[in-house]
Amino acid sequence: GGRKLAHVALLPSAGMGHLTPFLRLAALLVSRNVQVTFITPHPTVSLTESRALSTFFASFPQIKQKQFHLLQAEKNSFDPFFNHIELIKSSGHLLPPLLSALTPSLSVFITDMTLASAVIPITQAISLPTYVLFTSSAKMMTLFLSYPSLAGSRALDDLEETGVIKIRNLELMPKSLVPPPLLQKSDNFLKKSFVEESGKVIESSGILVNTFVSFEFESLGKINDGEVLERPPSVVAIGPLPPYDSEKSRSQLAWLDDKPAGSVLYVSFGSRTALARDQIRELGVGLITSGSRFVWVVKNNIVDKEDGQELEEVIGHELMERVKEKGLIVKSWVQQEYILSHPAVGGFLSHCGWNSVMEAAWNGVRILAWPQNGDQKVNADVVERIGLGTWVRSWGWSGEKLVSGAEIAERIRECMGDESLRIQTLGIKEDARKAVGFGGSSDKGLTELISKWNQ
Ligand code: BUP
Repeated sequence: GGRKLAHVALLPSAGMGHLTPFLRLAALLVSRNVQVTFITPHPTVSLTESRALSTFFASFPQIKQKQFHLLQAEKNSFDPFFNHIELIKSSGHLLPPLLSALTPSLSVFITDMTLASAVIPITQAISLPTYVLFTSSAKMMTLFLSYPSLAGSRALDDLEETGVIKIRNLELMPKSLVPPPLLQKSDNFLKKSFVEESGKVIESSGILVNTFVSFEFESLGKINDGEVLERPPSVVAIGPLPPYDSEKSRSQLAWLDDKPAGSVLYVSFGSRTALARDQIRELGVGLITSGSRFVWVVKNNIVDKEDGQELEEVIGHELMERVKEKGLIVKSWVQQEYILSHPAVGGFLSHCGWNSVMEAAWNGVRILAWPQNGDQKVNADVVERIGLGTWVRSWGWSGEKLVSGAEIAERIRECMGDESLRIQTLGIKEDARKAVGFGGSSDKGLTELISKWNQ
């Protein structure tokens, strides 16, 4: 008795890759009797986000939605998501009145790492403990946390010689994994963001990360043992953030239902990478030649129209007909969690966005990694090392080279036919479920946090 139950407000950043883990965290917190207010920046960048939000609030009436009306947009960057993040940040001063109107008063605030520099000074001013949900890998976090000191030192210049990113005496990772903009001499959005946000994340009350201890033991250890930063904020692994029930019901794919268990390869490069036309064609050839069944999500402006005419233009009528024999092409948003949890699906040709990696681990689906940009090579490296999948490093970053259909087919056959990989992946699924199950590492981490917040 006598204890006040925590009231937590969540503020996500722009894009499904940031929104989804926040929604899952909100669902997880209410299942632990935490009172949750979910702040939704308005408008959203994509229709997909606003749809996900409506479904979510419809199925969680106990979660209070608070619309955060953003200032008028001013477009500085070519990337709509970067623009939107800037917009949310520059609307930050509108937050205090919104927060003070909430009842009961807030105990804790949780925001995204991309918003830390705008949010943390504001919540510090009203003495509201603020946590950051890091929506990428712990390995990526080692780079994120050390980047300000790297960028301010000779470490990046020395790279030409050593090829390895070092912080003090610690070898963080080879240069080849690092998102290229972070290595550029000239200013760019990512560099600026890493320096500014990292500097503020360090002042947060703690970092929650969507990963689990057995999956990223080494990186979590490096951070928590003070090797990356002398005095790191506490980092708590709370993943994989479990999908909530209504996620799956948002779409269905009857095509999968009569396919043999584990026989289908799911192909998706996320919502933000458009493969070049000639690479799409080679991928089509590769999928057909592999002999595997597949669901291929083609997220691309060229195929956004109703009839698929454009895709046929790209890959040709004959190829299109052959694709239809073995596979299914999806042009609009699919419910990835529905697909990955379907028994027919055994493999995932993936860009290795971190949510996708966690979803594959959660469902025991092996990954054939084909990172395209950003944090994806760092994530693919984690996938390969832990044995959740394979990665052909020579395929390079997006657009760096044209990977032939024959080679793609070969790698798909290897990956889909790899029995030991299948078994390993099922083991990882078990570990993932154990981590969030009662008494597991992620469960304990979250329980400790909540009991702190409840005081
Ligand atoms: Br695409 C797609 N359906 O069609 P990541 C993605 N997702 O449910 P990152 C769908 O969006 P980018 C689709 O399950 C995951 O939860 C997917 O996050 C879901 O990618 C999320 O995998 C995407 O971390 O890039 O890095 O945010 O925006 O390109 O997907």
